[in-house]
Amino acid sequence: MKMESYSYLDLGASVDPDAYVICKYRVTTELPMEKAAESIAAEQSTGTWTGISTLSRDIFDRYRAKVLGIEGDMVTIAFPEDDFSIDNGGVPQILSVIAGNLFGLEALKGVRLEDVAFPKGIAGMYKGPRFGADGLRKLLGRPEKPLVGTIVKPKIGLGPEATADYVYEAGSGGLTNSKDDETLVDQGFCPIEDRTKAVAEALDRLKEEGHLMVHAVNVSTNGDRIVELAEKVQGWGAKQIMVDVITCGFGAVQALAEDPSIKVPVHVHRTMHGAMTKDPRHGISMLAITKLVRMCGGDALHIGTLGVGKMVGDVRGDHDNLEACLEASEHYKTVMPVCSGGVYPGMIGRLVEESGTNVQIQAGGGVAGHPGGVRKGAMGMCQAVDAAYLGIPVGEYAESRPELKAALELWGIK
Ligand code: CAP
Ligand code: MG
Repeated sequence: MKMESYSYLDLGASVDPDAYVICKYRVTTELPMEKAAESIAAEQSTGTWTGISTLSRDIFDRYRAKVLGIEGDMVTIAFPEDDFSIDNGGVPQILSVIAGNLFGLEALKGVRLEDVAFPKGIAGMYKGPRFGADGLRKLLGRPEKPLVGTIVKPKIGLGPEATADYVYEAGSGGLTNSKDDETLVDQGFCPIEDRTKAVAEALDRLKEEGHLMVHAVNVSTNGDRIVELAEKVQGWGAKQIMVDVITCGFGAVQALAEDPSIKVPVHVHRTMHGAMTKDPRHGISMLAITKLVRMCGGDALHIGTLGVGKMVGDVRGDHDNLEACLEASEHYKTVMPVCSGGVYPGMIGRLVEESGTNVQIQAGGGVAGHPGGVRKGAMGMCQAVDAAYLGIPVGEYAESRPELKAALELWGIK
């Protein structure tokens, strides 16, 4: 049988952005770029490694992906909306199209999904955050200044009472947020029920004393149990929950954000993202992950420290993430961008210069490592945030603030 030959190239063509999912890929290959781009478009839509007798012209015309542009190593590919399974499929199916087999194609040395734009028909099917950045601020009565948080450290080992004491001390020092670390869920040394109840009591005590604070309890678990665990945690008094989006999946974020029984904001951690985002030539950008988390309803998301802290990330990429959290959208509320990882008071001035003030700034070591303990560590962080917010050099601000001064003496100013 003679096979018809099909081309996936439409270089220079434009398509209706409301009828296609449009992706940008950075491609590293020894093949001519047109060939490499075509192999992605074919594999991810109507083609495979050879011509096939079952591919009719009609199927090809309707469902094939189109290579719209090649600029250097950046390839733009558009996938027709009809390639996507909206009700049953969701983000898992979207990812298997735009970020699926293509990563394993032998002929390509590297492919990185850099960006994605969704048509209204798909974007509108997702509800986005229920609280978002503004909702979190309202909950905490903090309309303008950055939220300031901590991650209870050590990341494992403290029992429920010690965790609650940490949270109480952190809140007494002025922090608005705290959270479980990503490796803590329900281990024997710190059962989630006991921890949640003890922390809820600590937060109630802070509230009685006039301070509002939330603590995100990590409910990251198997897909068939996550909503149930979140419901229980809420019943035990949690005012916020946390989920690891990469290990649990986008569907888990969406389930937590959309389930009518869950009425608390969802803090989204991104542990393991480095496996996808760290290599500039291969994987998935944090920008694409951020856009999907916003669609799925994350209220707060780790976006990096804009080149300042300990975790991987470049200033430009982290700015893109920040913008994807906060930019105006006709569909979704904004997401609170969380800057975390190796943060300490002496770097907050630089961080806020980069990030602006609509962020949540978090420190684990930068609070628990303070020589005066957690409360003073929290005070040092809050003072550094105030200095940045007011535009006062941190060294000057520390002169009359011993907690900040001690932090600067220990860790310096970046
Ligand atoms: C921060 C942290 C967070 C990282 C994750 C940690 O602690 O708890 O998990 O921020 O990285 O364990 O490293 P420290 P990212 O403040 O003690 O560094 O936010 O980039 O996803
Ligand atoms: Mg952590």
